[in-house]
Amino acid sequence: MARLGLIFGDQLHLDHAVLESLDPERDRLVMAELHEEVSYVPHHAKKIALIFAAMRHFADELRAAGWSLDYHHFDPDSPVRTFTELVDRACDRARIEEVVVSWPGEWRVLAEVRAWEKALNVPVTVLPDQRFLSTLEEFENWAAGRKQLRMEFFYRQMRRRTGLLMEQDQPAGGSWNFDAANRKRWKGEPPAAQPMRFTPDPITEEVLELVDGQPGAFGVLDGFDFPVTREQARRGLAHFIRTGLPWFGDFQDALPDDEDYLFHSRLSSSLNLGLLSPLEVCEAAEQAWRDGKAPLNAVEGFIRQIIGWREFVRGLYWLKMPEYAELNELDNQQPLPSWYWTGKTRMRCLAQAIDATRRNAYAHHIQRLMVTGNFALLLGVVPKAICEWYLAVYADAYDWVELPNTLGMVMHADGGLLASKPYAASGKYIQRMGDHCKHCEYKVADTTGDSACPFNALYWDFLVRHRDRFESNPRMKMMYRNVDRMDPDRLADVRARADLVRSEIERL
Ligand code: FAD
Ligand code: DLZ
Repeated sequence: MARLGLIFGDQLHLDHAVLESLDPERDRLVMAELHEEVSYVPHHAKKIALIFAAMRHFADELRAAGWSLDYHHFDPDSPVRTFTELVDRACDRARIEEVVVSWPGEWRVLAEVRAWEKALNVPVTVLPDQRFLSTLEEFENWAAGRKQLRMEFFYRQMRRRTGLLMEQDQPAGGSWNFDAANRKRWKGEPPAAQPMRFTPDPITEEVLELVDGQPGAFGVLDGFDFPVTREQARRGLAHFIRTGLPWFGDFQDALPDDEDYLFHSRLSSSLNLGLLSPLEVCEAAEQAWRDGKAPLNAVEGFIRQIIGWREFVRGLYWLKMPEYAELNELDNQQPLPSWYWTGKTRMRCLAQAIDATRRNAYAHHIQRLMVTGNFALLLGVVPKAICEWYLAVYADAYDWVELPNTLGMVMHADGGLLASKPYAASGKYIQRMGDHCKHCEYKVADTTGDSACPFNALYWDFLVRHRDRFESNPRMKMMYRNVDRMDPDRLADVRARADLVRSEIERL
């Protein structure tokens, strides 16, 4: 009897726990492009193409390494539409003594896996997911007994554990965090770095043709250039270390009107597919600093995103699911404006961020946090609606990373578990960090009147609506002092403008 290993489409690496535990001579593998996975949200066409192309290339690597692999190509009419149907059929066809998977990236999929023993009458083993540096048990132990879970403290533990940017037991440069040096506005110099682009090979071309014919996907498929193999992803990493990393820190919060990537790495899709390991990415960045090729503020900031934020949100997700997905602590009731799916709004910053998203299945962190995210927070969008949007539209989006970032960091719907205060900001922030406002029909200096920047009235209204919750937060005291300085009649006008913005939201 053989064992069956199922390789999920976002776990494409040869040091996979399933491969380490099975015997290529005796056991079998299965991978599948599945209707259910393609359609549980209206994924961006480039995201589907990326996952299928990377899966197909990885399948070839597995076969070359001697594995017996059953690979299902996407067929909209196939009777096998889910992981459960796939495993059921594989167990029917061959005598399978055990099914082995690695911990999936979504609670939804784990719940499906957990049901197999009973439903399919086969033993199931779930092995750890080796795409992360910390285990779920380590995170649970770190979180146990803490009143607040703060990334910064988890990050310090990860620095000590990995030895990254450490001099003996002290942080390199004498500080754990150099963000104070990292909030510069970008004025065109040095020129923006571009991520490395990869021309589709025949395998990817075939996938592009397939995805092009499928109805319902979001976004533009033309110009697909993501890395789809480990070898390409490693070249993309080396390119970023050389061209983007030196300025990553200085300009990581910048919001230029006409640059899609600036000095961001575009490595998230490769990391989240397992094409790159977090450790190799961080070691490459640290080496650049040790070789004098990138400054410490850039390298520390970059490494913090990966061993800090990336590991932290994943730990939090598994610690708090499934209840986490249901939270709506600010009691938001607004639907998501339909123009999030089209980009057709006169607010320039939103139009540009959504347009980049439609073209590239990518927007950089500040666009996600302070433009599309901030607006949804201020407007009071229902968390489930905005979470579905983020899960669908980005090539790097899986529930374990999208949900804490959207529901927690952006929407504060977890009541502050992930972030000590909401990232609420008026149009002034967007003006300070870039040049969208210069090209906008709305006036960022105005708060009331038909041409006033809608972020402004919504911002004040947000503070007033949630006063009870936030006014005693030490990090928001200054904001409430500013509310209190406002003349009551003026505040009433501002709130009336916020009401109007909400009622005319589809026409903005
Ligand atoms: P860089 O700016 O070059 O950063 C380097 C790496 O750090 C990224 O590749 C990523 O692996 C990691 N990283 C940075 N910030 C975070 C973070 N907050 N959480 C986790 N990892 C981080 N990231 C995803 O990978 N998938 C998502 O679905 C996702 N959804 C998000 C939704 C919202 C509302 C917000 C505010 C952020 C989200 N992020 C998500 C985090 C972050 O925006 C992206 O990782 C980043 O923009 C990817 O681009 P990059 O590779 O150029 O990143
Ligand atoms: C996101 C996604 C998509 C679009 N398609 C597939 C697929 O066809 N086959 C597959 O195995 N995985 C896919 N995924 C990723 C899954 O939705 C899910 O997030 C992971 O498999 C869980 O680890």
